[in-house]
Formats: sequence, C-alpha cells, structure tokens
Amino acid sequence: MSDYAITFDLIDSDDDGRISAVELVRLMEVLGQPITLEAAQAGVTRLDKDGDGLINVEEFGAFLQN
Ligand SMILES: [Ca+2]
Ligand SMILES: [Ca+2]
Repeated sequence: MSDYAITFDLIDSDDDGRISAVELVRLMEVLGQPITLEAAQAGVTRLDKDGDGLINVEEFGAFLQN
C-alpha cells in the first residue's frame, strides 16, 4: 500500500472508498484548520476527475503527485 493510500484510508472515515466533502470538513477540523462545507465541496470538485462528486484513491493520488 502506498503512502497516499494509507492517508486516503484515514480521511475516508466511513470506508466507502470515496472522500466526500463532509469527510474533508472533518479532516480539516482534526487538523485545526476548519473549512466550510462549501469550501470542501469546491475542493472536491477541483480534484474530481470522473465527475461523481467524490474523490477516489486515484484522484487523491493524482492530486498529491502534482
Ligand atoms: Ca467516505
Ligand atoms: Ca471522482
């Protein structure tokens, strides 16, 4: 398992294999950098390549490697 897949798993709190805007909000709270749901949704949309409104592990990895 690559490092980004491990990180992905930590963020994906309901283990459905996708990071949602809600999970992103929770992550940022944990990191002490709270963001709004609107900001999280904008971030998800930016990383979302296949248009399903969620971030899968490939999309997450592509983001980290850029
Ligand atoms: Ca999830
Ligand atoms: Ca997607």
